[in-house]
Amino acid sequence: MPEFIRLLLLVILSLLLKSNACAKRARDLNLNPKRNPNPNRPVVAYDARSLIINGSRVLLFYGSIHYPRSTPDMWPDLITKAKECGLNVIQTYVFWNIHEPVQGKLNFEGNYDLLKYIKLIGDSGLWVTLRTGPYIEAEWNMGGFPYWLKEVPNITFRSYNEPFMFHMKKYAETIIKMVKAKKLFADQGGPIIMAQIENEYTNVQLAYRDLGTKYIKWAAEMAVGLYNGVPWIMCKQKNAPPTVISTCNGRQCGDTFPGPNGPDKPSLWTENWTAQYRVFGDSPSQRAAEDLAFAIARFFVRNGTLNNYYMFHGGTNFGRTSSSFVTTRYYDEAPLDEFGLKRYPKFGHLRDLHKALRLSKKSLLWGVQSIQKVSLDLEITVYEKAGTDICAAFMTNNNTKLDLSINFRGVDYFLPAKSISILLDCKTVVFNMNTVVSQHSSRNFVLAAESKIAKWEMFKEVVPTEADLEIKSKVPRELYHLNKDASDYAWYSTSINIDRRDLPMRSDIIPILMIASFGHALAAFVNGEYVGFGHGSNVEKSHVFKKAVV
Ligand SMILES: *[C@@H]1O[C@H](CO)[C@@H](O)[C@H](O)[C@H]1NC(C)=O
Ligand SMILES: *[C@@H]1O[C@H](CO)[C@@H](O)[C@H](O)[C@H]1NC(C)=O
Ligand SMILES: *[C@@H]1O[C@H](CO)[C@@H](O)[C@H](O)[C@H]1NC(C)=O
Ligand SMILES: *[C@@H]1O[C@H](CO)[C@@H](O)[C@H](O)[C@H]1NC(C)=O
Ligand SMILES: CC(=O)N[C@H]1CO[C@H](CO)[C@@H](O)[C@@H]1O
Repeated sequence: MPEFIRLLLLVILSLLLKSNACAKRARDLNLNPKRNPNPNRPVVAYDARSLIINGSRVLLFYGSIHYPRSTPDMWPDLITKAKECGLNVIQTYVFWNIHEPVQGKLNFEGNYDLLKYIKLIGDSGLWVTLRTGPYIEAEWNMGGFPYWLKEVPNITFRSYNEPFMFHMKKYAETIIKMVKAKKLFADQGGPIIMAQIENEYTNVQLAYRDLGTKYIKWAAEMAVGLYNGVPWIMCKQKNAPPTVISTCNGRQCGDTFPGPNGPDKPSLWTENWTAQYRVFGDSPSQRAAEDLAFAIARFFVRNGTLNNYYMFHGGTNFGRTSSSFVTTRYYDEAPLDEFGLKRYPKFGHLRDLHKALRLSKKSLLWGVQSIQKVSLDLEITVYEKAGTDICAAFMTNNNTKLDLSINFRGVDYFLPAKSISILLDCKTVVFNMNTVVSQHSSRNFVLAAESKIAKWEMFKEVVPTEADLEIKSKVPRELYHLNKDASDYAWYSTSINIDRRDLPMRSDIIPILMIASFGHALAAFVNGEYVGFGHGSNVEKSHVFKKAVV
């Protein structure tokens, strides 16, 4: 394509995006007072095409931001930036173990102020999806289960098990009641449009056999029984009960999602990883803005109407809240980095994508889909409403290497490799996934000359000797029970007495201390003197320590 046409397209794109953005956003957020809800109509409903809020179909752009991974001071800024990127919903888990660290003692203060967080989001004109868990995974300590739950007699987590179901229900009830009392559900006038029970249960369901099937059915019924004013979803849940909507989690839901659990339910993508969380020792994980944009557009091309960025802002795993080996910096590569700074071009490119999709909203939500496979790599999907000028086309070039051109309704269009172009009115290209118009940014760290706020404390851990240890046991003890989740560490200590006669007789051969350890780390001493340290990794915990003893 000649350069000037390319430039022209970019100019048109920017103009279209700018002029329409504000009006469209107000409409998308459904702030139009003329559409007063009919008292007999549910505020949040859905059909096979999309969610329907206050009687209007909606395209939903979600971002996950977890309140305990930032501070209340940061929340307003994070929410404002999410809105600026064109999101209309914030999704968060509810973290049981921070709210009830000790059975019956609830904590909703500071970073844990769930209700304040939901209210702030609502006040900014955004909606909320509440993922109640109680098991949340989320690279969070014990997936959100508090330690005391483990001590409940005869409990089996996430199964059709009376003690577990009793506590799960009690907790879910507590959360739902609190939220309800503050009128935060959409049908009460609040911002919560959807709730989730359980989390990616399909991953483990087989292991529970029949009890798993019974449990998931019970969980759905229990949730809907607690509150039925908004829809409940289950993510990554094959055979989800009909009372809830099953949704997709993954990277390529446009191609991997087999569809929701019923013809009356919309296609929703509740986790689309913006990068990957990291564990200590991992190399940086990146996901290009172009690739992310491609996958999202692909989902909308294939009937999707809701996408969630997991994470939009990852934030920080404070204290001991992260699961084992996960770094304190969580999804730093997300559109907002750990500190809440915009990460360009990801932030800008996705903002442009959301605008382009919004411009095609009428076609996407009211048009009829037709797919034309042009060649192995080229595909055109049109959403059109007969008898009107409502029309949007999505042209896909699935070839990762070749730029191709495509003829659509008599006009030739240039399609860069692995990209989707969005044609507004089926004529004007308003967006191409591979053409990043947004600015770029880079982040530098500069050592502060002097910090006024940082008060560092240093600890030197004393490695106890066997004699100091209170608990004696011939076999290693299970750590979680032993520490009651108050620490991640325990020292196991053992000693071996070696007689001089057990050592090599020749003075030119140095004895070697060799320890095959199943544990994560070890410190070795000879005659009371420290000789060395060895450790495994998150993947392979066992390791062999070898050291010549001189
Ligand atoms: C736990 O299970 C055992 C064996 O089924 C039973 O004897 C015991 O009463 C149960 N304990 C509680 C507290 O339910
Ligand atoms: C539905 O419309 C009413 C009246 O305009 C509004 O107060 C309410 O916030 C809307 N609900 C949602 C979930 O947007
Ligand atoms: C999209 O939905 C329509 C109407 O239900 C259906 O005919 C079509 O097969 C769906 N397309 C895809 C790609 O799933
Ligand atoms: C695009 O290619 C990938 C793998 O190369 C394949 O999995 C996917 O189904 C293709 N999509 C289309 C729309 O052809
Ligand atoms: C469901 C799905 O697409 N899962 C993928 C998520 O991303 C990881 C890491 O890239 C893949 O290994 C999974 O297959």
